[in-house]
Amino acid sequence: MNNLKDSIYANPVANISRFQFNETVANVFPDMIQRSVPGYQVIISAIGLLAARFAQDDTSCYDLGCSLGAASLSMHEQIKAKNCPIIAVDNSKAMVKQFQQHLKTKTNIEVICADIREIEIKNASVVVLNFTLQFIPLEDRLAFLKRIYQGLLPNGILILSEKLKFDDEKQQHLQTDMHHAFKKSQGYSALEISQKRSALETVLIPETFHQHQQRLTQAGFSSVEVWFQYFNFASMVALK
Ligand code: GEK
Repeated sequence: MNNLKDSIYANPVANISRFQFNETVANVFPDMIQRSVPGYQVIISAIGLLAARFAQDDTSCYDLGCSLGAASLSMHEQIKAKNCPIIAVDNSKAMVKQFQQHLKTKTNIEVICADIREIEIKNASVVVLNFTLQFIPLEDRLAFLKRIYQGLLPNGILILSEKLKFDDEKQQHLQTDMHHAFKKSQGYSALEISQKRSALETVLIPETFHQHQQRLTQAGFSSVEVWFQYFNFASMVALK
């Protein structure tokens, strides 16, 4: 796996274009996500533990928006269930190519280049959306989550990690400031933080925990809770 340092936004850019998951991003992705998402590594480890608890024999686990496959690899390490393939999906060719190159012998992980709104989800015991739903247009989110719910078996789990926003203005301000303080502590400059923010502005659409909880309930999930939060980044579990 690549361990190149992310310096994509280190120099001033005249016209910042919309953020894309292209080859430049894929090349530095492990460094970028670890230094941008507070608690990322904790969440990745816990996805493995949660998957091990919920994965059933003769079912499938899905990692939707897998990028370079950190969540898939964590599940692969922890799951003891038999005949339980991991289906990892991303629509970025660069991400999928690099993940496939890295995999080599781990044959129970299947990597597919596709739009996660279009793939069939069936016989699933575990579905992971680790910081992916936030990139799906708002109007598509409910139908997509309904399909995940329908593809999950009884007692299945959806692990949903997202950047959150807050209804309360003071909280929104505080949590955003703290996220920027986190990024600064990870070595990003004020210029890098502000240029990346502009690039993501119309691409990553965060919602409140309440909005997620309501939509997941509407999609059919019986219970939704946050199991981890670090400033404005949270991971939720939704149970069928
Ligand atoms: C991790 N889960 O390291 N169809 C398929 N993939 C998509 C779509 C879509 N419609 N939209 C976005 N993606 C990973 C991190 S990153 C999060 C996930 C981040 C993909 C996109 O190509 C990218 O690889 C991923 O979702 C989001 O645990 O960069 O903040």
